Parts: sequence; structure tokens; C-alpha cells
Amino acid sequence: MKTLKNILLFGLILVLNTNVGLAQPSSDKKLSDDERMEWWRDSKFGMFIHWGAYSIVGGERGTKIAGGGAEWAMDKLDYTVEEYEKFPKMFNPVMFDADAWVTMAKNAGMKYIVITSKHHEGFGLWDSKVSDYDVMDTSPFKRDIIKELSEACKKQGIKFCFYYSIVDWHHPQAQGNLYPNYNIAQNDDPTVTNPDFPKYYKNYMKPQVEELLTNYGDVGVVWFDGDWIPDYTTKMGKDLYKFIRKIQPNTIVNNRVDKGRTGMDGMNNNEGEFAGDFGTPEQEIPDTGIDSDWEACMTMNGSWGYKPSDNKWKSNEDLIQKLVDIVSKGGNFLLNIGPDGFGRFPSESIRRLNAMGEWTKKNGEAIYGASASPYEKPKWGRYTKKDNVIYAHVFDWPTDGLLKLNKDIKAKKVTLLANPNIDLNSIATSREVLVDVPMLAPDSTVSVVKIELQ
Ligand code: FHN
Repeated sequence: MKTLKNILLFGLILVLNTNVGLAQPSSDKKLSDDERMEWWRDSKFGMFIHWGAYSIVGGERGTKIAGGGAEWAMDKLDYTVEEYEKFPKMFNPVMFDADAWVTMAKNAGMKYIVITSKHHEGFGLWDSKVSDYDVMDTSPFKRDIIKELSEACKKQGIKFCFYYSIVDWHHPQAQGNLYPNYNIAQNDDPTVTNPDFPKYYKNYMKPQVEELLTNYGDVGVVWFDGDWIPDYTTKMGKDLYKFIRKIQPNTIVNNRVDKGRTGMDGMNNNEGEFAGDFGTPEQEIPDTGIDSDWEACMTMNGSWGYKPSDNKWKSNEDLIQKLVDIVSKGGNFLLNIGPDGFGRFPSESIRRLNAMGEWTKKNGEAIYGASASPYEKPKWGRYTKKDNVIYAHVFDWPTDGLLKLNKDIKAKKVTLLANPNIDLNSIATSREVLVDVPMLAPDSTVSVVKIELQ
């Protein structure tokens, strides 16, 4: 009898385990908001990936080049829905290697990846059962990109997150421009709305988000975009946020799930209560720290999607300093890559990732888990803080060999993060704390001085 019971019990455990292994996200223990946000707050640095059929187009049509982001090619280069459909049909990125992408992100010091599951063009990078306009049904590639990337992330210990566009230029019920005076995607006349949009929201958008949250394991962040269209309402936003947290209680959701922003502003500044866990300044870093969670997203050149004509790449130094600046103000940095139509990261992006990786490997202690500077922005760079330690990130190394720190810093021990064996002398005056540093900067981009406090 006992043996029979044991066999039944064993069978039950096996069935339960198999189900977990199939699809369901594993971490269903409900965390407090602070616990839920903890990994994200500590991570500081993530990779944004804008990839879709627009990565074939590259922002070009004959002699025309789309201004701004090449992921807007469909709109900016005046493709009709039918004309544009040929691109998903030829989407065959045979060089896509999810493991290699994740390794590049990890080596750069990034702790999470946010990929566009569907951008405004409407083409999905996963096996959607509610749509044929996806990589499995429309394109010859027939590989579930979201599955491959989510598995590679899990394997390599990095958080998998997805972006989802509320705006959809392909779905007939989301086509606001079929209605008089409705300007596609950027309609700023709130009196003109599309009566079919709620159907798209209920029968297409929500089920797609549900698929992404149930079939690909734990999702770190759900990153919405396109919240600015008047068809999308705060009622939908709140409903969607609740829906997501019900499926994966510990998932983090950006503020673009609701309507808290004014236009394209990053932080919520509309009157009222809005759903969402963090603000999303885009292509900008706030001047000062902000007392709530935020993440600055930014491109390496001027485009989110692959755009070979855009050669205005930010320098390694600029990107490293931006990371430091953001962390010193309490934010996260979501840095974008626009892979091409074959599945390759542009070489310019890879070089920058490598440079950031070299720097974060040496100086990560002053970044990950660090909090905003408690002091005013110094002339020579930025501060970050962790426990009883202040890190001085020096952008402009002092030519006189004396680093001037904030007078409130009570230093016990001062060292170079790159060379912890040599103690640096410091002396407190009434106006500042002076640190005797080597004449040559230890790092050509940002050198970090570690100050252990009394
Ligand atoms: O229109 C998009 C744009 O293409 C890109 O995806 C960025 C990323 O944050 N968001 C939108 C504009 O706010």
C-alpha cells in the first residue's frame, strides 16, 4: 500500500515538474515592490535590441533616406501596408545566434536584454497563435527568435525582457489613419479616435502579451511603447498592468503601459495615478537625480533600428561617461543595438560594447548596486555610493595631481579602484578634501577613486 502511495506521489511530482518545465514561469512567489525591483535597481546597465523587418530596409527607399530612426521606415518612407508586407516575407536572418548576442551583452557588463517582440510595423518575432504576421508564419526564417533569445538569456544567467508596441501599423483595427483627420501613430488630436481600437486591444494585443508572458519563462521587464496614441486609454493601461502582474507577479513594467507621460516625456508628469514601475527618459539624461525609479534608453548612433547611412556614433568615452552619469543620478542605462537583416550586430556597436566591457570589468564595483550621489555634481566628474563607500568617477583628471572632493566626505582610506594596494594621501580643509593622486590618469576614459568613509 505504502509503495503504491509512493508511486502515485512520485508520478504526481513528475507531472508537476514536467508542467513547470514546459512553459510556466517559475518564480511565482509574490515579492514586495522593493524586492521585485531589487535585481533591476542593482543591474544598472541593460541592452535594448531593435530588430524587425525594418532591419532589412535600413531606413532607405531608392534615393530616399528616412529621417531619425530607421525602424520608422514604413511610415517615413510612405509604404502602404501591402507594399511593406514584402519585408517580413523576406526576413531570413540566417546569421542570428542568440547565444552570441547574449555573450556580447554580458561581456559589455549588461545584466538584462530588452528585445522588440513587435515594433510599430506590427511584425512579431515569436510564434504567435493570434497572428500570422510573425516570424513563423510570414517569413522564411521559421525560428522563434523570442524563444531562442529567452533560452540563451536563461542559460547565460541574464534577465530576458521584451518590448511590445501598442502602436501597430499593420493590424486593421489599430489603423487609426482609416479615420478622417487621423494622423498615423502620432496623432495629437485627442478628439479623433479609432472606434475599432478596443477590439484590437482586447482580442489581439492582450492575447499577444499573454503569449509572451506564458511561453518564454520568467520575464524581467515588459517594456511598452506607443502609449501616446489617443486610442489607447488609461483604463486599458491599468487593466494591462494588472493582467501582466497576474500572469507573472514579479515582472517589472515600464511607465509606458499607462498614460502618465505628457507626450514623449520620460517621467510621469500628468495629473493622477498611473500604472508602471519606472520612468523612461529617451535619448536624454535628466540634469539631476530623480527620487523614483527610471531608466534612460539611448541609441549608439541616431537610430534604434539598423541604419547604415547613420555614421554619427557616440564615442566609447561618451558612452562610458553616460553610464556613470546615469548611475550617479540613480538611474539605469538601456543602450540600444540595431542588428541588421542578417542577424549581425553592426561592427561599430560591437567595438563600443567591447570598450564598455573592458571598463565595467575593471570598475563594475562602483556601478552595480551603487546608488545616486549624495553630493552635488563635481566639476571633474561624478560620484556614486555603495554602503560606506563613495566612488569618485573622474572624467577630467587633475593636472596638478590634486583631486578635490566634497568637504563633507570623511575619508578613512582612499585608493584607486584599479590599484587597491596603494593608499592615497588625503587632507581635509574647510572647503574641500584634497587627494594626492598620480599625475597620470589610470584610465583614459573614466578613472575611479575609492573612498572608504569613517
Ligand atoms: O517610436 C519609438 C522608437 O522607434 C523607439 O522604439 C523608441 C525607443 O524608446 N520609442 C519610440 C518613441 O518614443
